[in-house]
This record gives sequence, C-alpha cells and structure tokens, in this order.
Amino acid sequence: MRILKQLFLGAVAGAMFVLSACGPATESADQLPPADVPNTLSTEQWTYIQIDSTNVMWGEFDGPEWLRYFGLAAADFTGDGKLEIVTGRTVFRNPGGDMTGKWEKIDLAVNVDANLTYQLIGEKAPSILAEALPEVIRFSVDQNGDFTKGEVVARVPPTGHHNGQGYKTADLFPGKGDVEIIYASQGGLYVMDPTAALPWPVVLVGADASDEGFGVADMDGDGDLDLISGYRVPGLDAEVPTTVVWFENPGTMTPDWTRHQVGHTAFAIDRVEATDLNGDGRIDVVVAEERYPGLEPDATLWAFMASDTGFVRNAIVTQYSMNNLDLADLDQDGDEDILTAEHKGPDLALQLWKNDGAGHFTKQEIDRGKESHLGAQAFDMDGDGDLDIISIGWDQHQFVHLWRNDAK
Ligand SMILES: [Ca+2]
Ligand SMILES: [Ca+2]
Ligand SMILES: [Ca+2]
Ligand SMILES: [Ca+2]
Repeated sequence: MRILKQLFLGAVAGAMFVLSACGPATESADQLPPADVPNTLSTEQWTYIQIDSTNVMWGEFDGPEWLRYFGLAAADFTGDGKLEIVTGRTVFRNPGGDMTGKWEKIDLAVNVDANLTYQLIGEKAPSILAEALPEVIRFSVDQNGDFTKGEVVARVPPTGHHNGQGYKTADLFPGKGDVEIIYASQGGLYVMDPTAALPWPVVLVGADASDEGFGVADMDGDGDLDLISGYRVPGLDAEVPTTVVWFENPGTMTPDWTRHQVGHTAFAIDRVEATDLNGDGRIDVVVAEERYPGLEPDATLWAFMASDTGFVRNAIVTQYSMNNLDLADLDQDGDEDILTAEHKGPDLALQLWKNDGAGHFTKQEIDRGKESHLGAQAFDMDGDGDLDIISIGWDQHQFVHLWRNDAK
C-alpha cells in the first residue's frame, strides 16, 4: 500500500531528546517481588519526538481565523503495525523503526477536523471521520492505499467553536458487532451508525450534554455502555458546566436517554473519562477542569468514586488548566492510570498519575514545556507492546508531539 502520493509538505525531521535515563532497574534474586505482585512496566524512560512544527490550523483556510483543530486519533492505515496520526486535515505517516525519522504529511485536500478512525467488520483498512460541522465527512483508503475524496455521511449541529471537542467510537448496542460513532456537539451527545445507508441517521441521545469530552462505560452494570459527560443545566452558563452526569443506554438507538447525576465540579468540566479505578466493580468517573483564560493554577482533576450511596468526590490535583485527559494502564499492573497535561501556566507539565489499584494516585512528570490541548493520548504507536503518548496543542498549535515509551 502507498499513501505517499498525497504528500504535500515535508515534516520537520523528528527532533529527538532523551528525557530521562534512569537506567534499567537491576534486581538481584533476593529483591524480586513476591509472586502475587504483578510485574509492572517501568514508566520512567521516554524519548520525545517532535513530529511536526509547522502544522496548519483551521483558521488558515476558513473562519473563524482563531480556530485550531480539536481532532486527534491514531490508526494503522498501511498494515505495517505502526500507527499513523490523524489530526485536523492532516495524516502523519509513521516512519517505522524508532519513529525518529520523517513523518510524511498527507493532506486530506479539504479543510476538515479529522478526529476519529473506525474499521467495520470485513473492511481492509480504517476510515477517517472528520468534522466540518454541520457536515460529518468520511475518508476511506482506496485500492492504491490513497485516501479517497471526502464524502459527507451525516449532519450534526455545529458548536460555538464550530467543531466538537468530544468524539469516540464504541459498540453501544451489543449483538450488532460494529461500533457506533458518538459526537459531542451543540445540543448534546449524538450517536450515528456507520453501517447505515447514507446519510446516516443522527440521534441525540444525551440532551444538553456539553460539547466537550465524554466518557463511555457501563455505569449500571447491565452489559451495555453508557455515556458520561458534563451537563449544561438549562438557564445556566453553557460554557461553564459544573454538573457531571451519565446517560443510561436503553439498548436501542433511540433519543433522549435517561440522565443520572454523578456530582459537581468547581469550574468548567472539560474532559471526562470513566473506568473502575479501585477494582470494586463499580465505574468511577474522572473529570479534568478547564480554566479560561487560565492565568491561575486553580483547575482540579477530580475522581468521582462510585459507592453504595452515590459518588464520593476526591481531588487528585489542583493546578493549571488541564484540557487533556486519558485513562490507560501505562505501567501494566492491571489498573487504569491517568494521563493529563497542563494547557496553561509556566510548566505545561505532561503527567502520569499512577494508580495504586485502590484509586489513589502518585504523580510522575514525563515532560514539560510542550503545550497540549486535547492531547496526552495513549496509543502503542510502534506496536512494541507499550503505550506511547501523542499530543496536539492550541496556543502552540503548530506542534505535533510524540513521547516514545522506552520501557524495558
Ligand atoms: Ca449500561
Ligand atoms: Ca470503582
Ligand atoms: Ca496501572
Ligand atoms: Ca510502544
């Protein structure tokens, strides 16, 4: 396969810096952990790779001129087991090897904010979904390995920032097999079925949800995935939602799922994810707050721990605005850890918060000085079995970042 034909700009050759070199731990036989302690992966060694320093922004092509891209996804389009990066109107082709080579830029040839990839059962390669709201546009890989011209597949109401900041695929209706597409936009959370005839039906399942991040998890343990998000209480400031809710999946693609309350934040709910943090079988909710203009370090990362009597809110950290959140088991000890990054402030710290298995978190700073917005996302970019981290920015939108996990 080849996706080189649409190459339009050379990426700046990957600049590489070794961030930390603590060296592999040396253990003598009498220091080995007991057999019942899971072997964990070191999270101490990372190599920063600058994938691009000249990335475009939405406003260079269409109004409003201040607008950047919100989309960030990764998938293997070439079948080599290495993941390409998709953001905005650009696909960055993984050079393979240690990933420090040149990431070729493929322009999707139209101004869109690509934010998802998905692959239906039987399809040979993933497709890209992009927003140029109200249009939702699909790009597929043709028999030559090139991306097709964009095709409008659905229509979703545009947000106050034109495109949405919440996007996920998930198999919401077990039994069907293929994933559904979920977009957060003006009006709430919309679900689409990518196996439907065009144009795809668009169903508003989460009325008045925020157009920012949302989580997907089985909140009530009934076997289907529910949606967790910020809620725009009618009559209150839509830009500063402070109520966290979940929407109960009825098992069918029907509108207006029943809303349940999780809790409240102090400031604007920005990113939301959910998983069982403490291994008690109940799904907990993690929320990163946004502060704008973000001049003070007063944004909090919250964990809402599920209990018999509702959710107990714990503050993990209060620091500069965090517009980045992902949950993943970075140290491979069986529990989900938290990835976040500061979008404002002097440090712009990229942080891993390691879970002790009981929902208590210890900070490990991975890097600082690279601004992230809708970034700090974990993917195994080189297919070597450990999770790497990718990021895009807003204030420093021209950069695309990769931290290669050098765990041994
Ligand atoms: Ca459920
Ligand atoms: Ca739990
Ligand atoms: Ca873990
Ligand atoms: Ca990896």
